Amino acid sequence: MSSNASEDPWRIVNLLCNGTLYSIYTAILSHTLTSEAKMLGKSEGKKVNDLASNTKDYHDKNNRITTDWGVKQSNTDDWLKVTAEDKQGPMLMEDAFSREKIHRFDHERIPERVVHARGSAAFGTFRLFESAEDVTNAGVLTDKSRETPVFLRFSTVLGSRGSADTVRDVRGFAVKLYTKEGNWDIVGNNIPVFFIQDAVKFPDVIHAGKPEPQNEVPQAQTAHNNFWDFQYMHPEATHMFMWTQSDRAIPRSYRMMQGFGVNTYTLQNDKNERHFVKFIFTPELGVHSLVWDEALKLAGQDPDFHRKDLWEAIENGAFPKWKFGIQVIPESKEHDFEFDILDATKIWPEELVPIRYIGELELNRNPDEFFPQTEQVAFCTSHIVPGIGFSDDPLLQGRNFSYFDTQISRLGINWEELPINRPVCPVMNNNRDGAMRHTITKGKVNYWPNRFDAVPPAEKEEGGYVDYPERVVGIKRRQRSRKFQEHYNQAQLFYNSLSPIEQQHVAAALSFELDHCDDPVVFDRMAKRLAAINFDLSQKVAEMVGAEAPQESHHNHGDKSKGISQLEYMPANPTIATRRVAIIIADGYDSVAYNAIHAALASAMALPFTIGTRRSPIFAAGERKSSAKGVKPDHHLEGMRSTMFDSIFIPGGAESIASLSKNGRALHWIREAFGHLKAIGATGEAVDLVKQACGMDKLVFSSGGDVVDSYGVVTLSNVDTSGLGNIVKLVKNGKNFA
Ligand code: HDD
Repeated sequence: MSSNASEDPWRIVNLLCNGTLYSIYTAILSHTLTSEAKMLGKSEGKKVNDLASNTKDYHDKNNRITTDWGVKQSNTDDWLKVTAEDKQGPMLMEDAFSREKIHRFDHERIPERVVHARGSAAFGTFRLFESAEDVTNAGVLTDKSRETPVFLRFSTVLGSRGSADTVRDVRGFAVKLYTKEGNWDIVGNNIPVFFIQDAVKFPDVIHAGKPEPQNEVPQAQTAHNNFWDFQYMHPEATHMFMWTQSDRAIPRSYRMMQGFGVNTYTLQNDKNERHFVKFIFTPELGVHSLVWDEALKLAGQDPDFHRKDLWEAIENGAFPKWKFGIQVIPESKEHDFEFDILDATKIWPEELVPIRYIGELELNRNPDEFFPQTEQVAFCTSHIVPGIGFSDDPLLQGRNFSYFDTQISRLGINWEELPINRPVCPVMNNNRDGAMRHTITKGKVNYWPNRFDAVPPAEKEEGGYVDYPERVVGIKRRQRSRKFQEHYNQAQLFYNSLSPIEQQHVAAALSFELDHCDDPVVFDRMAKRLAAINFDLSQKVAEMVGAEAPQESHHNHGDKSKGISQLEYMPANPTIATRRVAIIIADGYDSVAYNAIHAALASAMALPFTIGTRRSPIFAAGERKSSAKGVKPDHHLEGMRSTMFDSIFIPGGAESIASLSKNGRALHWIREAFGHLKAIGATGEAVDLVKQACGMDKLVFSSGGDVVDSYGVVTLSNVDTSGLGNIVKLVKNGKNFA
């Protein structure tokens, strides 16, 4: 955040507590935010300029409605028909205008993606702060002066296009980098491993996870017999399902997830040396999750929660950023590990292969229209640029076939000509024709070589892609190599590395999922599988879901690795920016406390929302309805729920608290936020309201009445800056797992 105000919010709050400068300050702040967003968010990148030739402004005053063939229309509301004074006659098929409108509507839908159907995306920029020229000659990974435009699409995997954002699922993290040498697509996830080792198993794992074939139930859930049947039948999935049962699968925000390329790629340098590589994006905001009850409720209360969150942050100028890292293994060391480095069900533990952070990705511009951009964007793992290559990872090899293929059925063979997909560098070749061809190529030949010597392939020096001359020897057969047979070591490593709270969440998630399986074969077997990871975990889950308790304890190596627990990603300087805080008021509220917290939050670029007992003006203590304007809340208590906010604050005020204490919904807000481990702040009379809502036995109050961080609740009998500071600190920390 570049606002000076955010550097020292407390100095400003001191000034503002008396309320006089408050309105001037918020006006300045909102102006700063808007102009910053305009400057950075609407920056003219190469891809943005490229898209301009296909972009029309619907709101241009000179526009008139026309047919698709350009004829202006005088009436688009009545089908041409034969009528008499008092009689409605038949409609005429001759009305090509109306027919066109209906034809276009009838064909608006295209097939949704077979997986990752629900998603949202944004434009941004990729920059390098350290050259990786020792391992690659890719311009995008060596030229520090470049700003490479990107389009990043986040998604869930299993749900259909209209499903909810907050379901328990893997999240897609697909980045298209429009480099000077062509498009480079990193089609990754927020989890570093995958369910299967060989691409030919993909239809099986997806069929098993998607709704069951007989009744198309359940939507966007893995909590059903077929998913867990598959998991048991495929021991290779064990490591991945442990990640999906952890908090990683219910992120707080797309902005607060890591992104992993998952597969093993290769890098090639000027000396023609080859290295194996994995790509990693780590968010500046840290890795944060919802709690499961919150995720479940949000799926109904606000199915667009993540979509709106991303949009809101970018519109407010709080651009999400990720550090970009590589893990690199020289070709000569390929076989030095006890796992196969080409096996996508394994991580490369950071102790063995450190992450080298060399760049940064920022999202700074929302799309202009969902369909032509977010829906029509199409990624291919096979899209790489010189300096980057594939490995023999059998999952990657199959993906390289599948993505191009699926785009043909979704978008047609000329999908790479669509504005969002076309590269920013020249494209010229003899691929021609096909449905919906846009490009008109002038010239007398469309083959190579030809008598004009037209359009020769590029030499290496001209930037031509040269394949690495890899020596390949072997027996042709359907088999995986030896190290691909071991499946439990890293599942144990994952579980061992979690904090106790994260481990509890895994046990709870498995208990939820298997409770939804009604076939004892499925849950009995799964309890047995858990014993291969952790015996205590298997006992806990078996008891909860009524499965046979496993008898056999497996050896646990006890190893841990860093970078697995998401609690490790708390940034050194956590920020409150973009955190949504609800300030609850009723008539008679304490305006000093309200103004102070509102200003404190806004100055640190959090998003304060005033929630009233109604959306028409609410009047502070001492204000007279006849003369004062009051505060117009953003929402009323029944229109929103606590789940949609990171934290809540309740200013005191005798009259206001008397009315809120009789309001069941207000008590529910506070109680629910407390249960979801959110920071709660209260001043003056509101302290008693929090006690009433949360239960005295849980909260510990000091004799003076002020409490600092008891289960994430801060209460203040008087408004002071250090007290407010404690509230803001708690909001910054995210969930209060105490
Ligand atoms: Fe995939 C989409 C990520 C394995 C076949 N995949 C898709 C998307 C992401 C991933 C993020 C959405 C892209 C977008 O936003 O448009 N997929 C992964 C990861 C995998 C993986 C990280 C494991 C390393 N996928 C995988 C395999 C296959 C596919 C093994 C097939 C053999 N994936 C597809 C697909 C999709 C797709 C069917 C559907 C829509 C699309 O490609 O464009 O081709």
